[in-house]
Amino acid sequence: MKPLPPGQFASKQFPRFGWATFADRFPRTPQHLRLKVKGDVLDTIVLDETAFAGLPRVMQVSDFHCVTTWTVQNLKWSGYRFRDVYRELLAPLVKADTTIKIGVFRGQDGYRNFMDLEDLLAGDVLLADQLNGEPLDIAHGAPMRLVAPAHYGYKNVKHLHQLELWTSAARYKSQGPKLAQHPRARVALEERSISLPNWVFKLMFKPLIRPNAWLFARSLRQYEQRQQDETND
Ligand SMILES: Nc1nc2c(c(=O)[nH]1)N[C@H]1C(S)=C(S)[C@@H](COP(=O)(O)O)O[C@H]1N2
Ligand SMILES: [Mo]
Repeated sequence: MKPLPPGQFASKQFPRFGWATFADRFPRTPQHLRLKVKGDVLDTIVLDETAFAGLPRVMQVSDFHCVTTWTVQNLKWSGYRFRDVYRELLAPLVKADTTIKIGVFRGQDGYRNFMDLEDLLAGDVLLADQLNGEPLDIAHGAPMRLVAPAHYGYKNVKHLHQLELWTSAARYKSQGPKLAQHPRARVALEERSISLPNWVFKLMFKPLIRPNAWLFARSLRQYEQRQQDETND
């Protein structure tokens, strides 16, 4: 088993998690895989099952690290390498003599984050649609999510519906608590936050793990109950 990165502890559970404001937000069409890719220097394209089916499906076992210090080990993801998606399907659409610097990922729940293209092209970055042999569920990102194991959980956007390719990161406005944002968020380097020292960050966020996981779990139960009620009506 891989050693844990600095400041992380092993969690047996894989909680549904995120910033509390997203606990009650859910994807509109979790069964429907449709990723729109656009940007100032490329033609818009919509990637659906058929587009992805032309690429090699890969399986990857990796650990998942939330910035609040929990890590789940040995998650078995399946999906497509971002690198393959980019090289095969997207790079040919980018105008000549322009350079893509970042990818901005948007989830169906309104969540967003970005990553440097260079980091996205690493071999272990996936657009995953399966976890442990099953299609992704609502908790973990249906219909498709970003999996970037070398970067903190907050970069691993769930419920993907749009990807924007930008030529500069300068205009990107971060979302949510500015405290918990780092442009690269590399786990090995403990890039948790740009504004807080790591020890302060950990002191502040560790006590919130359990109540936050509980909040996310309760919201999911309520959502499932509403879905159930609708089908019964
Ligand atoms: N769409 C979306 N993606 C998201 C989040 C979210 O709230 N919405 N939370 C992020 C955070 S902070 C973490 S730690 C992981 C949690 O992934 P999980 O819910 O599968 O454990 O998702 C990340 N991606
Ligand atoms: Mo997180």
